[in-house]
Amino acid sequence: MEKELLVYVDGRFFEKSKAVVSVFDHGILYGDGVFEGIRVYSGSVFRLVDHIDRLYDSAKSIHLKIPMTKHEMTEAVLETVRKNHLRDAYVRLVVSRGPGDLGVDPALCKDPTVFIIAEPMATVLGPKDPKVVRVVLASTRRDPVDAASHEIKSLNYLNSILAKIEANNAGVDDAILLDHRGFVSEASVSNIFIVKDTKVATPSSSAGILHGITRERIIRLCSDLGIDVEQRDVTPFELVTADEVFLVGTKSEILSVGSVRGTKIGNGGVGPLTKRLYQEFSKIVQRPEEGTPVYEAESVSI
Ligand code: PXG
Repeated sequence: MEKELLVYVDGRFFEKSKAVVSVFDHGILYGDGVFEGIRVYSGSVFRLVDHIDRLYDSAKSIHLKIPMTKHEMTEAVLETVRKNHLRDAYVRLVVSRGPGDLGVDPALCKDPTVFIIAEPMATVLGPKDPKVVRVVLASTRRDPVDAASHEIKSLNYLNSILAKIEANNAGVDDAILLDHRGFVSEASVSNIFIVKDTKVATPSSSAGILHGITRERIIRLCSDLGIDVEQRDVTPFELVTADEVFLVGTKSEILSVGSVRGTKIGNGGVGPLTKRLYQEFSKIVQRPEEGTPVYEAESVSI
């Protein structure tokens, strides 16, 4: 029989089928908690420091005190990957408010729950072209920054899920959410970039986006290539008339957008800049200095 994955729950490892949390946990009752989705490439956890920092910022913003230091959390992530002998993987790190009573009051939840799942995930990034996806503009608007802002990577993803349902119903891959003003915000679980006349732009914080770690790295990559990325308001008009549009995120990596609500972007394939960034990013994720090594340096036999 295949060995089950081992899941970290509050400091102990359980087989997947036995890894459970309480039905009184406010993570499940109210979506009260925070999380991270992280990739492991060739035995190195990509930008782990950034993910841990963002987790603690998300927790701080909802007054959730994580019962571990950042160092302990980092070790727990590495140990979870190690225990499962993974080299290319997806890690889901979750801290929920913990068990309480049936009321909404988080003050009654004394022990946050921490769990970490690591499962195998092959790398798609490589010499081939990125995948081309079709998207619609969701009628569901992104939660504004003065509401349950997506700057908080919280367990409440209904806003994205409603948009994804619209995409499913339209028979396309994903949906782009606009902010409450009507400017482009982001896709359900990825950030968005547009290219027009070789100029690159991406929506800024005011559009209620998650501050994506991939987004950040792509902006830096562009800068290293001498390409300036404008972080500003982007209109739906600019989106549909762009030469290239692409989505970026930990799980999606880089996806080329071929059409927006049926309107072809460029020639409907992969544009030259998207292709170039994809190829460069494929190399970046494999660089040891971009991540935290999971295993001790492997001995080399001479
Ligand atoms: N925006 C949102 C709303 C996200 O949830 C990103 C952007 C990209 O951020 P990173 O830091 O990953 O570059 C995310 C990513 C999935 C999945 O299945 C992804 C996310 C959350 C839940 C599921 O791909 N977060």
